[in-house]
Amino acid sequence: MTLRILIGMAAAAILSSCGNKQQAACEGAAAPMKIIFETDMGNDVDDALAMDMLMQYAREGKIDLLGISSNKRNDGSTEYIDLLTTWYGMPQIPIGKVVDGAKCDDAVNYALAVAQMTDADGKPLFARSHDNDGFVVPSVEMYRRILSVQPDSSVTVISVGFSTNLAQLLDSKGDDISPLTGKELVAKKVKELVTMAGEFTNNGEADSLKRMPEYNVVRDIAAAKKVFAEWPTPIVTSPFELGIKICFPADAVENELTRATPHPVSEAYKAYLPMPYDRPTWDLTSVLYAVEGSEGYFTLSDTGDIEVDGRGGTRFIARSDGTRRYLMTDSVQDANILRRFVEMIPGEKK
Ligand SMILES: [Ca+2]
Repeated sequence: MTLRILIGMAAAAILSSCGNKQQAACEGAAAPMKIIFETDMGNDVDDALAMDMLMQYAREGKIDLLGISSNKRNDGSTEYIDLLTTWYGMPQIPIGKVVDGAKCDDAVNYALAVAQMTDADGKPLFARSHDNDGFVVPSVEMYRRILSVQPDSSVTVISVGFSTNLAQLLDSKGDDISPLTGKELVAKKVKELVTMAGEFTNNGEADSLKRMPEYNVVRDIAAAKKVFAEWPTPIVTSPFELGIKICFPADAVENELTRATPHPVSEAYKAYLPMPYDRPTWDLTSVLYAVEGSEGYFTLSDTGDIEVDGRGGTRFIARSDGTRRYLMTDSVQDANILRRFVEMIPGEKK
């Protein structure tokens, strides 16, 4: 193979890896996107799969993962985040944890199960970098410290759990970290919020009982209501009806790689439900859109407002100068998305 062909292949690979959001970066200085990940790690296993994608984007230099925040107060959540960042060699990423978070009744807590796994000698199966339960700071403090030092309009927040921390951030007052209120900090530093939240299948129905409350909204309705009403940047959400159409296949986590060496994402998947099972890809779709953009994967709704009612139902109201949108897909896009997920997950440790 000639050098010219090799160079051509490399250039093609770089171009093909650029979604529309990444195009400008690829053509210019290729600056990585700045991301903060907000997760209820430990509830559904899609959070672990979504974080696995972020670890790989970070390793490839596509993103700068500024921090990871857990809005699940139960044990195991920040421990699992700690062991996964450690597994991928990125223990320096700050980890925040919710204060006064919503209660979750765990039937299964895969995060805690994986954090407590041991090897044949009784030692922890997966190394960790932090003592105690793995977190460094309360989430609101983590957000304020990160945002206060970032360039204006530079940070994308991906939120795939409850809105508790984001609502608390909006309510935070100026302090010794920054004189700005939380809402002012977000308005100045955040470019976009991408969430997995809401359900719009029966959006046209006036009766709110026909709009199914989605889990991330219903666990902290007041917080979701505040964020969709008051968050001062554009929001794009991947709704319930999208991720449930695209199911991650069980056999993707039980491959030659994971059989040879325990992988924390595969172990989480196997601990969550009896194998084999396929699982909807709710949180993964938010990560994919946030980092790679919509081209080939998603169709965006019109702009508008998103209202949250008293029981957690969500409704989209189109408005030409609105700043909220939601994602939709057709069957071709669904196939493209699934192909990308299976290609990426679980990531190989290097
Ligand atoms: Ca989640």
